[in-house]
Amino acid sequence: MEAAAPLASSQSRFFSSSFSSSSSPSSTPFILHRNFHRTNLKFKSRTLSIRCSGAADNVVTLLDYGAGNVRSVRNAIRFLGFDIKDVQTPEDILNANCLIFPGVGAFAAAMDVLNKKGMAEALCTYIENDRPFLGICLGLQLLFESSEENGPVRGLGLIPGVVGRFDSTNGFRVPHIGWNALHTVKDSEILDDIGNRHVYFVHSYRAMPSNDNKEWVSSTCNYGDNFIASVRRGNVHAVQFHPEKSGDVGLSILRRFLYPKSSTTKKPREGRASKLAKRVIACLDVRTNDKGDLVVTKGDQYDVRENTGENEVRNLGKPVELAGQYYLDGADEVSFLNITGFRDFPLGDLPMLEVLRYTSENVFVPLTVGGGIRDFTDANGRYYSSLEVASEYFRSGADKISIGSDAVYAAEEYIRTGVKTGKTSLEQISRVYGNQAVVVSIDPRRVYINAPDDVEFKAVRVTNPGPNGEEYAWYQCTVNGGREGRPIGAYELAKAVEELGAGEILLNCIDCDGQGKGFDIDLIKLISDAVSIPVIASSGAGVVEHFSEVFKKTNASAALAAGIFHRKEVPIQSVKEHLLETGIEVRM
Ligand code: 1PR
Repeated sequence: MEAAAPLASSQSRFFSSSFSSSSSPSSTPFILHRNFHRTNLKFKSRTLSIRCSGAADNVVTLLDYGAGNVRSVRNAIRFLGFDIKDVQTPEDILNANCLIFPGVGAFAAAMDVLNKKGMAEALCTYIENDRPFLGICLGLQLLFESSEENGPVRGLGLIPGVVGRFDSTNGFRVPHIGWNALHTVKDSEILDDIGNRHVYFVHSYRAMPSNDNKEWVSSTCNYGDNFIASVRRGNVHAVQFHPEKSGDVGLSILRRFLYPKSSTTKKPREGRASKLAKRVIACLDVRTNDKGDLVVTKGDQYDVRENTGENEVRNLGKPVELAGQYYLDGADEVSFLNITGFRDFPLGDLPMLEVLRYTSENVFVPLTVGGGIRDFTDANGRYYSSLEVASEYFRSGADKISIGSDAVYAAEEYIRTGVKTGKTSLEQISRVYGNQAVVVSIDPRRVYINAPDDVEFKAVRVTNPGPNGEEYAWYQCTVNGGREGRPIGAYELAKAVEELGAGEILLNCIDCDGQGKGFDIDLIKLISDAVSIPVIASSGAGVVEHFSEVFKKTNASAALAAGIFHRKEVPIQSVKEHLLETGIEVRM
């Protein structure tokens, strides 16, 4: 864990963040490519009255327009010793000493808010004046002229170029989710510490380097093509990846931005990042035990009760502590599954929201939460939409939400009618938060058959024949924690939810869960070949070789395990070292 830099050093930034831009080698005057309508000019006069409040100020101004999880950015800023002032008005932008803009959600919606609130103009003024700025993800994209996302939609027009969608036809999965390598093309100072290590990306759109914007580009990343990973000009920085989710590497980037004078020497760390890494994910199945405590539990084929007389819920630890430990151990992501969410109302389950809040204070890798995301009417007749439930999870610190049962019903209906209603939880949440924020968790059970035509669902020839010598199987989807089988196969479900807006699939297998005998390679190959979104292989990991097997034999983007990590049988670092030894790139 990184320690916070001394506060004293932060003060120097504010002494030095004067109006002048001459101190920086790359602070030549901005060439403006702004092309949106300047309908709101009332802030122009303020250009000359920008204030530097000086040394007393260890405050970061945060531009959060309320469209997603900005809690992680807040937590990272606080972790590094700064307080946060939220932008309420355009004047707050103009008066900022140090502005962070963690853009979330869709491009058009963000521009709409910025234009309506007069903040687009203020942002341009602030940036033109070379004030300390860090844009993150959409906060980078909005600086460009326009985006193709639901568009074309005009951006702030400060950097030449159009933001376009990744091309998934060349075999690269979209969204681009995970830890990838940077190629630094010019000194950006804030990237000086990261050396050859991975940073975390999650996006479907990207800006491309060109002759017109080369003065801005400080690093690129390769994912099918070379796209812009970061820009820098004078005191203005923006990154496509998420430093607040990039572990200690990401914190060092934020620290360099917040404390520029305190880190004058380059200290690149060792690393061998060259491409998108395979992810290793720790999963915590969480539920309330019979005493009413929220515990991490783990089932055998989804049965989480001990085989003792008491038959109590297996208790493997405390969720916040375990998640924090897995972060320190090198987990690339942490997932919480509220496994009784299907029957309890998750917003009534305040401890789960608390778990997320506390975890996100110290865990700077992506957090996913699932369980109970659906429309709900409480005992008082108050209706909550699944979007409200998801929003509460995002506000509490989740980066992605995972939908199980409700996605099965949505897919069944979609396959039956062929109509996308736009009203399912999956469609609504992905429309508002982007499909990269929506995971569908599939809980299939293997059903052996003699011939592929025996069922209407996609079947595969299995590696190990069934108990009666059956050579084929289909994978029946279940709901309510595996309790109810549904008339839909995992293959059909995966294809349907991809069309409905899922950004990723968490692929469990009830037969393999907790068995430690390896992942169901037949199933994972079937699904990861069928969709073009990332697939997380889950259920059955017992030894490190199971991880290399799943990555070598299937197109899974990530592998998730629970029991072996909870029981401390296999450390996360051992998994990663083994993967590296077998030639599979991982984040170290
Ligand atoms: O249906 O939207 O409420 O979501 C419920 C969520 O809870 C789903 O994601 C579902 O997978 C999960 N869930 C429900 N019941 C259980 C259970 O175990 N009784 N857990 C459950 C699913 C499977 C994995 C597990 C891997 C790896 N657990 O999460 O972590 O199988 O385990 P292993 O490495 O020990 O083999 P909704």
